[in-house]
Amino acid sequence: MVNLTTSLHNYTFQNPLMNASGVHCYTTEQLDELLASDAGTLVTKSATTEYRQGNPEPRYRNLALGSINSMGLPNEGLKYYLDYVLGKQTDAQVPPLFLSVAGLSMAEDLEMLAQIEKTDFNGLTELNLSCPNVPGKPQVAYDFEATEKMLDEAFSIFHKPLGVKLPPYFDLAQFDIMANILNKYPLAYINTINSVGNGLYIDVDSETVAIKPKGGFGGLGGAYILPTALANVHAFRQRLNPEIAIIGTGGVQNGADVFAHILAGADMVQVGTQLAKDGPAVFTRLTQELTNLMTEKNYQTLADFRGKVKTL
Ligand code: RRO
Repeated sequence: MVNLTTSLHNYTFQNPLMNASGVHCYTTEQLDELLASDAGTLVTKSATTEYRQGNPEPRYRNLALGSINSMGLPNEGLKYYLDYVLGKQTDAQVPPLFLSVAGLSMAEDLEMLAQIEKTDFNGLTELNLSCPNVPGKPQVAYDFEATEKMLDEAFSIFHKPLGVKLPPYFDLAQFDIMANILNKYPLAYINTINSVGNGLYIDVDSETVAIKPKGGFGGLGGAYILPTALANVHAFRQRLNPEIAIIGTGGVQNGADVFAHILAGADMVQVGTQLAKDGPAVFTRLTQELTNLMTEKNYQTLADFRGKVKTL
């Protein structure tokens, strides 16, 4: 018998799968559809203090090997998502939920964390340090000094479970520096990776880019990014304190990809592009494929193989 139960910080989930923030999580209707699906839990769209329309459309495109987006942080504003998670947390049937925030400045991040701190919210808060798509706003997490300052300030005012959403890193020295910074803080988890920022898709027939904002530059998701995601999960698992859990995000198309994320060290696994392509029913297929693979391999629990990828 296979058991997909997983825990992160002091929270337990029936299975490790959930949406990646930004996919199927803008409205209460979409969030309710995730809750009704076979996902283990959900995360809300990264919020700013106020409603944002985001970038002009078309701003998301599915591609044969993944996706490209430059949404520009469209969202309903923090209050909308906070009201949603607060409304659900009294329901014993609902798992602990994740609330994502992404301010356009450190001051805005701190203002949102202070707002959340004042409420009874008892789920997990995710600070998105890696939005690649707001023109003129570089990703915080590519600036190590700014990241450290942000975390210093965040933990001085925020005392609920907090995780950070990170962009992909590409050099082992970057993993060392970032892990040293992250290990200084009582983080509940890191979520790695956000989309691979500022790719450019070109359709040769029409000689045209795929999305309108930023001249076509946008964050890549899907199959393009699976090896980068696995590298980031594994590199951080090798470097972070064991108390800091890891959510693996990027490139999951099937149960074997979920399995690979867990082998690399992920405690939970998020699904973005494939959820955008298939809708919430994707979680039924992925949990079944993961279960089948574990049965074939004679694994009963995720802990049987988590982090145990073999090297040559
Ligand atoms: O809204 C977006 O454009 C966006 C965000 Br905030 C993010 O964190 N990652 C992404 O691929 N798109």
